[in-house]
Amino acid sequence: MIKRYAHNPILTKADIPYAVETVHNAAVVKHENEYIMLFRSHLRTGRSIIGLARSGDGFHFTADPAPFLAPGKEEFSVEDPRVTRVEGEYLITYSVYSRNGVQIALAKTQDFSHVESVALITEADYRNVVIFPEKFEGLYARLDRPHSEIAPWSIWISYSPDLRFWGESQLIMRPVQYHWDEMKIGPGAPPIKTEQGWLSIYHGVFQTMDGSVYRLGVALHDLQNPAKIIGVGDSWILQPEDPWELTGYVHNVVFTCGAVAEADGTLKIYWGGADTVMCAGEANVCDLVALCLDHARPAK
Ligand code: BMA
Repeated sequence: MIKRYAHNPILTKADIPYAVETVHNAAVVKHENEYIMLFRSHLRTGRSIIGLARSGDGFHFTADPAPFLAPGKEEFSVEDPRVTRVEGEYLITYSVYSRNGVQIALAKTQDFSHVESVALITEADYRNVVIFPEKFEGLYARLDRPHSEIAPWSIWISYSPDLRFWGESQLIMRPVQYHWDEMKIGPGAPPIKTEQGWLSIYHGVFQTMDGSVYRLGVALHDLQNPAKIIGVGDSWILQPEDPWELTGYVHNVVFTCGAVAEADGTLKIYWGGADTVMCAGEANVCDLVALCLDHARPAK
């Protein structure tokens, strides 16, 4: 389903002008004819910062001289950014680790140079918040992945009038037993609008005797009511296969935080390989939608 770019990995620690050990799990958006990538990097303290890189073609990226976001006072780490453009501004969500656990922070920017911090928008034990590019009946909508013993690692939806206060939360998709995503699922790239519905690329985790394997799959949400899932593709669309996906900081991982839909119907998909490097590939949006419609597994 996904054709890997011939010259992967597209960004590694050797390309970053400050000391980092990894470059992975990046959001990518197109802003004024430039592809902007916000990537996660481990420092040698073991904690993460978020860096920024720019590209004219979506494959060759050059990193800015300094990190884009670093942990605040009392925070340990900032991780796994996602970016969505809604009504002319870019909304950035990212995980913040502190002594209280992992929460999601939201920041806004219009130009990727001035950033306004909005709020922490979850309590502890949440990850993977992606915001829809459009509002629904005047409300922002997001997918996220809280964790509880009762509903382990499932995808939820919530709504907000102002980006600070979120509610009407409901579970909409669960891992499926004895399936490639049976242990955990979580939203990946912010949803992409298609004629048939909102296409969401998510990650699924399978536990093996050799640890967890992270793969990517797709789900299609109703255009008017994103809480309604029309179909979830039964098979994965990407699994670790290249050497830099099979081994690295964490082995057997492909993990996405972003994809860019192009005018010709192709989708550029970006993923971290083994929590170490950034990779890219292309898919046909129609093929991914067809997988959700024609070869579906139950959503819950
Ligand atoms: C998840 C997150 C991701 C990471 C993945 C694989 O729980 O920590 O940032 O890519 O594990 O290690």
